[in-house]
Amino acid sequence: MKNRARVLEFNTVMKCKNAEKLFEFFSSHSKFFCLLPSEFDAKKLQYPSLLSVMDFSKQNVHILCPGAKMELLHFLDDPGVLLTNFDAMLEGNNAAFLQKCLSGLLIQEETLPTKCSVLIPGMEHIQNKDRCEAWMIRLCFMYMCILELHANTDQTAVTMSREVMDVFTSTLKDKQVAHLFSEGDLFIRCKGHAGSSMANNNLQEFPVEQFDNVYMFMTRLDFQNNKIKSLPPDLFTKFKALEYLNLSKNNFTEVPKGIGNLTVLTEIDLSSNRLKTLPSDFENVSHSLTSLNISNNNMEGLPGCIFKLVKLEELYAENIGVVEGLDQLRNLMELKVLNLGLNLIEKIPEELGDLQLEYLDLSGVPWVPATTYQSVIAFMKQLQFNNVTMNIDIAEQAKMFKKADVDESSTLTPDEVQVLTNDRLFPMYPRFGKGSFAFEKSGGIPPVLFNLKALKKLVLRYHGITMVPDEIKVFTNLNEIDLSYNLKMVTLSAELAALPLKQLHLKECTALNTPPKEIVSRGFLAVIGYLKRLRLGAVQCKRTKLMMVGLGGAGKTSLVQSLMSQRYRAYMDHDEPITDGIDIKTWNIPIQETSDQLMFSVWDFAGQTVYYNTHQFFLSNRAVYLLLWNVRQGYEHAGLDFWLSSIACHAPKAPILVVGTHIDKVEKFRLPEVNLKARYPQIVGFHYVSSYTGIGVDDLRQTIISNTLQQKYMGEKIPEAWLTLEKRLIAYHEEKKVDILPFKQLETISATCGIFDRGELIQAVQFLHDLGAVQFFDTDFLRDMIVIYPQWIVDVMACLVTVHQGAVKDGKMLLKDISKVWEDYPSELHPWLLRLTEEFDLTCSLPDEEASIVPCLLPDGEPEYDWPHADPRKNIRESMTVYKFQYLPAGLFNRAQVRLHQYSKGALLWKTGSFMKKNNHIALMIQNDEQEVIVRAQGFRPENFLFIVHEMIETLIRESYSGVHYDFFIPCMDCQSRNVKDPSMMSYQKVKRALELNVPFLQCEKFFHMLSLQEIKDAMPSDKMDEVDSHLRNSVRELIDLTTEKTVSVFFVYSTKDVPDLKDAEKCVHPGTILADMRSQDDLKVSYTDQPESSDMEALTLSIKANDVIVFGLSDNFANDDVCKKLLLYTKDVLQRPILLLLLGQTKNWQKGDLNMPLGDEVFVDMTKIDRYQHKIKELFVAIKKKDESKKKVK
Ligand SMILES: Nc1nc2c(ncn2[C@@H]2O[C@H](COP(=O)(O)OP(=O)(O)OP(=O)(O)O)[C@@H](O)[C@H]2O)c(=O)[nH]1
Ligand SMILES: [Mg+2]
Repeated sequence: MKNRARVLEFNTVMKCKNAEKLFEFFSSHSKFFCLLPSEFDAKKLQYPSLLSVMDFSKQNVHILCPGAKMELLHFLDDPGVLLTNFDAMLEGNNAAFLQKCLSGLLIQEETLPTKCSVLIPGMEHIQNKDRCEAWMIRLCFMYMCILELHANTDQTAVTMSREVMDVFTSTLKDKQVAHLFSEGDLFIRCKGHAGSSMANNNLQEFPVEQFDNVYMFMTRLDFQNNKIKSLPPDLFTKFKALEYLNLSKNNFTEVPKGIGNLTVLTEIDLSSNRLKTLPSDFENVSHSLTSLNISNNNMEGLPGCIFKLVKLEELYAENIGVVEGLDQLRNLMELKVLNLGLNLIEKIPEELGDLQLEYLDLSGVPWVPATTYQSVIAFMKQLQFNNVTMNIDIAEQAKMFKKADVDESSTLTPDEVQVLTNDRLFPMYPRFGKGSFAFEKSGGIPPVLFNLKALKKLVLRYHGITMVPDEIKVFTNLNEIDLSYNLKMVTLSAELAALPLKQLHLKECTALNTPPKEIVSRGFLAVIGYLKRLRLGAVQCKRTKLMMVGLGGAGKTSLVQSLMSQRYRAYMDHDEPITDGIDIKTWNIPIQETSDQLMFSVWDFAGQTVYYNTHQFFLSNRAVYLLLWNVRQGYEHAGLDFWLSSIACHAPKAPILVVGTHIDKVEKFRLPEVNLKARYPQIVGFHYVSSYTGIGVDDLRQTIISNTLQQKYMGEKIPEAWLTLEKRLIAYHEEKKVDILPFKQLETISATCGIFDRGELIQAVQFLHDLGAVQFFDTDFLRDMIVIYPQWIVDVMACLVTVHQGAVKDGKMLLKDISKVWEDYPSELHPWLLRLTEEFDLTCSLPDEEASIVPCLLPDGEPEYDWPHADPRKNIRESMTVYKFQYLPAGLFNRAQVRLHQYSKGALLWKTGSFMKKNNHIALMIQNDEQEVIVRAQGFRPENFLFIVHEMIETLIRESYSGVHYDFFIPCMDCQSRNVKDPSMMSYQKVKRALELNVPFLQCEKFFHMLSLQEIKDAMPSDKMDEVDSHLRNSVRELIDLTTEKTVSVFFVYSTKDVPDLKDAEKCVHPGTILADMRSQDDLKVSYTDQPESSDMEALTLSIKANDVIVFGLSDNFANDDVCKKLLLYTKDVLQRPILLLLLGQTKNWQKGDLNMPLGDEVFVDMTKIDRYQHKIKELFVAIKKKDESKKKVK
């Protein structure tokens, strides 16, 4: 290696002060060259003379590969090109070119590949690479001399060459300059370097051959995400210069020995392969390796050699299986990053706390995501994603699936998966928070972790951590903490807010109550804001709403009195007055053995059905429900289903107690408890009481208390300031007798409680709203006011929908009567009140009248209206959709009526139906006694109407009736096209399932028509589908039906812009009339589009191609639209389809434009004069026939 010293002498170029200028020159060349004699025997090379390199005809220019690092500049595997071939260049600037050629030799330590003979013939026998290098250096001297000789011809080159020589002889030190060279692009690379990064390439084998002569120059290899099955055995003995090696996401099972040869290897990624272990000599790389990734390999534990890699800074060993012996990690004192997530770890040793970790992932064994699994295979696939769960044998996995599949549908629903998680996968493995990891004081987090004070990121997913303790504050550098999938986690310490956190992950921490889930759902900033507020003072909040519901006279008011009175017995000396609206009381109960109090807001709802619409708005999850029924009257008449389904819709997570009353009056009564409980799983108990004698009341009271205390939100920590605000508002109400406040005033009051931030104030009032303490609606108009006495809003509603005769007649309220409705309220509030009722869909203002509709007060009887027979010949079709509900929640239908009102002028409304008109269409929406809503539409395009209704219903359900179960049905398309009177109806749920299972066809149930799934899908309303496109597809389908007949198929393209306004109806021909008349012809089959501007071009082209004649409705509107114009010319010139032009509208200005010329030879039928219509339409029919025939002739 002595010769290396000489090489280094060359390298002084890189180390000198003047080097900058020199490199400036060099780096302007993105390619590096080198000269070598073209023919040379070993002897001449050994003692090169000046003469031997003088002759340019015998010099080869070689290109050099800069490699990944400039220090390893090396020859390509190529004999080079004779210098004389560069004549032109030589003539111009010999010296500069030579300099360029020398650059290669000047800036590297090693240049020669193993087989020098490739470069210089005659060197075959020279095996000793070191000697070759020595010769190269001598050669270089010679070339330098030549350079000096040639320098005279060029001034720049002279100075440069002088400098080069200066540099050459100086001995200044400065490394780190090679990077200057790496900036130029267009490097020419050797085969090895060109292929050193082959990620995602489907490689089956490690491509050894491409590194044949250059492996000693390779510093980085990236072969991640290929399919390499095995690694070459000499991998580590050859690539000695490797610093970075990425072999992740391949399929190999073994790593070869010899890694100790890689003296500069710092980073190796072996993740996602099939390794069971690492070779025994892997520890030999301990002098250099700083980063190791063996994640996602099913290992037989953590390989022992890892604990010897003392330089290791990053160790990724996620999802490798069972992990033991972690105490040995203490050897790795440099370790900063440690990922042992998703493994089965039984013990976290104390030694872990000695490390200086900045990143730690100790996530537990994951469970499968709670989604639908269509088959046991899909389920197993998911299970095998993790190496630990993979070790459950197949039979056991299948058993697991079967057991979880309670309804034996061979499909696991998300709910079933959830149960499986809780019952099997959670308990099966060790997790923080249970068993030997109980650590109750720290909520399950192993206390040793709190020694890791340098942590910046901590990941603890999939555990049973119950809380984040205050100790978390030791992590003063923590930027990110991931606690997702800790199903049992109830509270987060407010101390989290004091950390420099940037991210806090709480996915699926369903038990969390501090912060409340409403806050969590608003995201990181809301959570931190909340915790910050808690740090300033927090109170445990044990409050909820107790909702008393049931028919009028069921005994709600009496039971409230009974529950609240110490004797558990209502005063029965006088009859209870009928409750009007909702009565709200506060009920405080001391909790036994603690100093705490349980606080209920008791909401006593009026039982009269007229209120049912209003009651819906007040049902929420943060409540306990008592559903009362009078046992004397029997459960059948108690409206239990009504209330149960309402609660299931609006508050699907709240507990319900079903309470029979009046048991002092009868001895025998009956209730199908099992059946009810099965249908409404949220029922937590059945009770029987008498408010008169007090029997059963005590028992009920205890059940209410114990059930309430079990609610997740019980005991959550609430910022003290929020409750202070509540108290101030109550005091304000009592003092000033004010029920409703402008938001501005609220801000003033909240400031006195220390809440200054508007965002936090909104959070606070939303929380108080959930508690039932205030009513706040965060919508544009309504958020200006806040109701601080909830009773008030109930009264407002009650005024409108009161049992007593009011100002609303037949469901209609005139605007001038609004002051009658709310006579007790200040008139300036009236608009706000009206808006409030609109927000709840309780009213709807009429567009053309100074009045509003109150649907729940609409007349019961059906008015008269005209519903003609559909006549497809006159282009009047009928279609329908049927919605079947398991239980149709009260108010949904009426709210739908209100929302649809805007689509209809002069609609007829009654309690169970609406008759609507729009754009020459009529529609009917009816609610029947079988929990169904039937929508029929008739006209030109009835589907459009149906889609509008559908979207509205879906939106309404999504917004306000999320717990409702329903399906909808559309008629079989074949039944419809055959005009079957009572068509077979197709269920959406069925279609959805067919889609999931990739079934190509479905059969209609009545006539067994075969329908392709695609066409059914097209006919089904769906928010994702472009309405227009689906219609086009329908048109195409219609056409395909027709191809067998000998009729002429016509595609009519016109723009809806040419549909005349009402005022012009007498002056202009309606394209719809033309369409209808064409369709009335037996020998024409007409499909159409009226929105060519916005249709999908592909579908349009399809239709145009599929038809015999294309009729364009040409008008000024049409010609002014670029898309339409292009479509017309495209049809004529490119598709070369027979076209006919129908002139629409009243003017023909387009003839002055650029369309007139290209259309000069086409047939026009002028429809611009309405009085000539009868004549012209016949002309059109003849023209179509002619066109069709001439087309056939051409064929
Ligand atoms: N004997 C007997 N009478 C009862 C019982 N509970 C209620 N009552 C009587 O039944 C009548 C109706 O009771 P309320 O408590 O007013 O019924 P409600 O459910 O509040 O009725 P609305 O407010 O109209 O919805 C009253 O006359 C009560 O005194 C009971 O358990 N036993
Ligand atoms: Mg009452």
